[in-house]
Amino acid sequence: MKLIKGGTVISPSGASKADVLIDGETIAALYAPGQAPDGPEVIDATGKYVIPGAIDAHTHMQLPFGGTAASDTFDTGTRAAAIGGTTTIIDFAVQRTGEVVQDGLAAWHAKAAGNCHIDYAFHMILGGVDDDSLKAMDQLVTDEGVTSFKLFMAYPGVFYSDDGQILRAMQKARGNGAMIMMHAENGPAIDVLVKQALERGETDPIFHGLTRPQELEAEATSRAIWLASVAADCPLYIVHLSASKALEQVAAARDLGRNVFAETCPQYLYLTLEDQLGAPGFEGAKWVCSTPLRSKHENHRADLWRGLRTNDLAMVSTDHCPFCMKDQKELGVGDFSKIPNGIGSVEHRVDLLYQGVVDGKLSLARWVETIATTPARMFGLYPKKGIIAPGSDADIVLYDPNGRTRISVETHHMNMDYSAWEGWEIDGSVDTVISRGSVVARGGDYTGHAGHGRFLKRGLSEYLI
Ligand code: DUC
Ligand code: ZN
Ligand code: ZN
Repeated sequence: MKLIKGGTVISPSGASKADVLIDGETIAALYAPGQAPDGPEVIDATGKYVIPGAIDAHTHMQLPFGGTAASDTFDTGTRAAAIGGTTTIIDFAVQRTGEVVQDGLAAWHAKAAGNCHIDYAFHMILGGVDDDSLKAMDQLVTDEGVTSFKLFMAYPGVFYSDDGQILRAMQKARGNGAMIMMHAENGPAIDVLVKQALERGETDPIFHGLTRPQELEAEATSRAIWLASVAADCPLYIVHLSASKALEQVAAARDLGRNVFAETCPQYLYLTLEDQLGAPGFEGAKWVCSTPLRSKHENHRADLWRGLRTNDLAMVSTDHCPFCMKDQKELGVGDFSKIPNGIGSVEHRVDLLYQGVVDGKLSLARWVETIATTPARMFGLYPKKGIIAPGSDADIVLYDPNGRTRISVETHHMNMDYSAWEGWEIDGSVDTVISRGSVVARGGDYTGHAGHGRFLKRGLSEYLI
């Protein structure tokens, strides 16, 4: 038994002083200060926030992409996540075009099994929607605990699904209760703009952003929402929403009471087309991701923070998809379209969003909700995960509001040779991380181990009607 004593427990309904008793891998009870029985090992939380272990619902460990593969393995990536206060990830298994869905899922299990430091679950990317993969959706929901499927309106020739395929997958999801997750960018139109830019000799990283204008994110978002409407209001979740005009589409659908949800990512809340993607020379490649960073001369970042407060944006994930500059991002020297798309942030999301609390952009309760509780409820992990309550897994983070975090490639634990957040300072720090009752990180020291993390079969989203 362990007792987390003297801290302030934060939940989506607010903050309260309470002591948390852990029995083995689960939370046994919460006590008013001073009411807990004597005896258990005490973890002193005086002056700390006690929050549910965070859940990153969008990661890509070891994803083969852009002629290379994401540089974090399940081992390195989940270790970094744990150190940063994330105790569950939901990664994307991949069905490549022509592949049997269950084979793609088995390949992901093989990569992850025995290698994860924290618990993990999978979504499934469908690279080819046909009769067989539609049938497989039912089997994954019923038997495999995989209850969400990502489709791409971008990347023709790679992951792209056309509108007919999307509609069929949505109809299937409406029937079996699964969530359709959408990469909402108009890929064929982007490909035209990319070709035209390259023909003009516009090859620098910033043209990655300039050839993916927000209109093509908004149009795809709107189209996905209408297609979901045709599929009898199939549950739809827009991933990595980056732009004001796309947010307007989601907000309008939500105002109508539709089953439409969206996430954003830390990079869209803080970083910009001009300051990062437009960095001199090839530097901007560090921030090539899709959807792209948006212009600081427009209102995107303020709109996204507002969307988080109003729940038009339900939560924050990282879209962790790291590539090193050497040998990976460098594939696109002289041609931005060959830069592998992705940013790595799995270690930093808890801190980066806490800075939003310090800056007065989010309440403490909403911080916890957007990084832990809503991801659990959205993707069928609640109340096992995402809340500090009796019976829930003892995934708990002690967060020090008086600490300070400086982000750097010199100190991070992700397998990347640069940091997208180099030099960023956060007014707070992760103090102690507990995963299913085991202390895995404390005061900067890592004490966990690969193989501790277990696969989680998920239920259906709690937000559906
Ligand atoms: N976007 C990225 O930036 N990387 C991986 C896939 C994606 O959609
Ligand atoms: Zn995507
Ligand atoms: Zn992604």
